[in-house]
Order: sequence, then structure tokens, then C-alpha cells
Amino acid sequence: MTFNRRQFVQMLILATPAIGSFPKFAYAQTPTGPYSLPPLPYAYDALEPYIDRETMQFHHDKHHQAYVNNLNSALKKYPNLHDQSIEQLILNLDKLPADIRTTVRNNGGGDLNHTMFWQIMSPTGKREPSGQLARAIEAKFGSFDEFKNAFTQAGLKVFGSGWVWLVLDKSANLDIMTTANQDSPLLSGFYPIMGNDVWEHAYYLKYRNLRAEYLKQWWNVVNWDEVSRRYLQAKKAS
Ligand code: MN3
Repeated sequence: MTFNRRQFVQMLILATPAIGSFPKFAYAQTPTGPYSLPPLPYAYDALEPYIDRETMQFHHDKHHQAYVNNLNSALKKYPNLHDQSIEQLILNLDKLPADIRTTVRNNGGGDLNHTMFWQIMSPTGKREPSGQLARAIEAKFGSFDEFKNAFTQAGLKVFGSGWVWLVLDKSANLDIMTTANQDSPLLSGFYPIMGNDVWEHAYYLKYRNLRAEYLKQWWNVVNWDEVSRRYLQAKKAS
């Protein structure tokens, strides 16, 4: 399994001549550099009572902004990389100048992950998946509740800072995975359909040390229309 996934990523990278055209698998095109902080698609307090205004302000304006700033500052001396999307940078990490690899992994990952995170939450909308995504989740996990439970348990088990994900593999199969720090699932050949941030900065002001409660309440703000859109596009590209 691991070998196959590695091979797959290698294939993606080899198929990307000198950081050229973007691999088909990772369809999503974020803007090229220098990068900027995307505006939050709703008000800071829109996700209350589940995620509070202060957390959103700090998380978006301070934490996410810092990832963007660090990424731009690392790329400053490499103008030849400024036409790259963040997905391209992440998928081509091994080809980047050695002195910026870790910064791009952490801060490019941070920017990419958070840009998705704001979009896959919303104050309104359906609170469970429908259509093809709902059927795929049921086929893989048994039921939506079993999926939620498995995702929540995986999120609880992340030691330290990281993310829990629903991903799509190269054969268009869904799976749950976790990553440390700001690592994107793209690094290991999976496409992130949705992810929850389990860094303490995502929940500590409101939930303190109770990550389980945060993970449970987070289901109240998932934007299933956007998650479905990501699933269908990735599935088409896989
Ligand atoms: Mn975060």
C-alpha cells in the first residue's frame, strides 16, 4: 500500500516537468504567488455558537495570515517560482531549493489547508451529505454516523498539532487519514476532500482542552455543498 502510494506520488511528480503543468489529480488551482490571505467567506461570528468570533478572528487574521507571510517571504528570492500554485509547490517539494522546502511544506501547507477549511464550513445549509458523496460515504463506512464517528475518533488520536481528513485516493476511494503539523494529504498522494483542524488554536479559546467536544460540535458547521463539490471534481480528475 505504502509503496503504491509512493509510486503514485512519484508518478505525479515525474509527470510534472520542471514544476510545469499541474498534475490532473490535484485539480484545484489556488492563485499563484506572491500569495495573499483569502477573505473569510462569512462574518467572524457566523459560525457561533459552535466556533466563536474571537477564535475565527485569531485563526484567520493571525494564524492564516502568518502562513501566507512566511510563504511569501521564503519565495522572495525565487521569483521563478511565483507562477506556481500552492498545490504545485507542495507536490514538487523535492524539486524546490533545499533552503525553502521546510518553510513551503509548513506554511504553504498551512495556507492551502486553511483556505480549504474556511470554505468547507458555513453557517447555513444541509448538515449532511447527499447524492454521490452520501452514497460513497455509506459504501465505505456503513453509514453517515459511522463515518462521523470514525473521523472524530481519528481526530481525537492526533497527538499534538495536526489535521484529520477525508481523502480520495488515486482509485477514487474515500478514506480517513490524519497528518501532523500543516502537512497536506497531497504529500502522500491523497486528495483532501475535507479536513478539520485539530491544532489547539482552532478550539482552545472556547473549548479549552476538550478537543472531543470541539470535534463533535464541528459537524454543525460543515458545508456539505462545498465538500460535495470537492469530491465530485477530484473524482472526475482521478
Ligand atoms: Mn489552524
